[in-house]
Amino acid sequence: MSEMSEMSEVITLHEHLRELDEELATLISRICELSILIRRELPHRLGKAGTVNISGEQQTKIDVWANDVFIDGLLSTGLIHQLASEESEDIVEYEEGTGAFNITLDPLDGSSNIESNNLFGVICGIYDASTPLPARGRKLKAALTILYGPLTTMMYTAKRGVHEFVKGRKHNLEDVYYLVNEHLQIPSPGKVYGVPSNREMWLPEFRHFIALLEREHYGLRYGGSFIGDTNQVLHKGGFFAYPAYLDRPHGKLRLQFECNPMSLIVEEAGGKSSVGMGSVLDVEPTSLHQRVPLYIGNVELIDQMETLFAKCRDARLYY
Ligand code: P6P
Repeated sequence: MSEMSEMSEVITLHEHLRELDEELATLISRICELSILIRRELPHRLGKAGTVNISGEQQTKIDVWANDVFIDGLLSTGLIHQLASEESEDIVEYEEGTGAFNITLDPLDGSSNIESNNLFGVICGIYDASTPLPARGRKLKAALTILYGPLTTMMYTAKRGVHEFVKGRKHNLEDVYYLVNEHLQIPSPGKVYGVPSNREMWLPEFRHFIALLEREHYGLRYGGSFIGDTNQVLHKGGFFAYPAYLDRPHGKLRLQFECNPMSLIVEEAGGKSSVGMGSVLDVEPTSLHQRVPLYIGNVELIDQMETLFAKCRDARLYY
């Protein structure tokens, strides 16, 4: 990440968004304003909510509160027609919504990391209102993430490259996002790989591919947060997967709320996404909360993995 130079030379998010049409710029700005409010409230809303979301996951107090903040804060812009959240079972259809956009939201991806002060953040996908949810990722107009880490950073793409910002101060007053990486490109060759546990339940062809990466001395980086682990790959190059398992062939990550927006960002940064064979963005959705296996990283690594997977399938080595 490039150093943020003196105030006079820096470009704020507001200035950078001038490249976009006004309504999209307004929506992205609003999401960023809400993300700053949520960051400030985090220490005051720790602990479990005692509820479970539609995916059967324990919710934290901040999960529930952040979800409400985003829903109220975004519907009040008048820009939203449909809003779907990982934390809500059904689509919120805004009746008066002549809004121009449909939005998918993971209000706090990796929120189980909060108690150990590890990385987590917000993932948003933005579609034209004419694209009903659930939607194919290829139809995304824009995608953005807010990463809560040592720094609070924001990344967005409107399908003209990926741009990264860091939250700083302006004249010791307000919080502002400043540009630190324009047209971010995933480094190649890469250096890191991130994969979850339970190796004995991985598909054999995936175990074989990871063994190849380890022989190539890729460094293991796994933080239990899709947004944080993908951010590492975007900055260092390499590979991340939440793969298919023998007992969970669809993996864990949700297509609409996690995989589509993050895959668009990775592909716009010169990387590649896959569900094992073909881009995540080409998956025809079957339900709002469906899960898909997720593989992202440098193009050459995803190509190598898909070739290996195809050979194993053709050789029927394991079936
Ligand atoms: P595991 C967070 O809960 C999440 O949905 C993703 O952000 C992350 O990649 C994954 O789950 C971590 O799962 O099984 O390693 O705890």
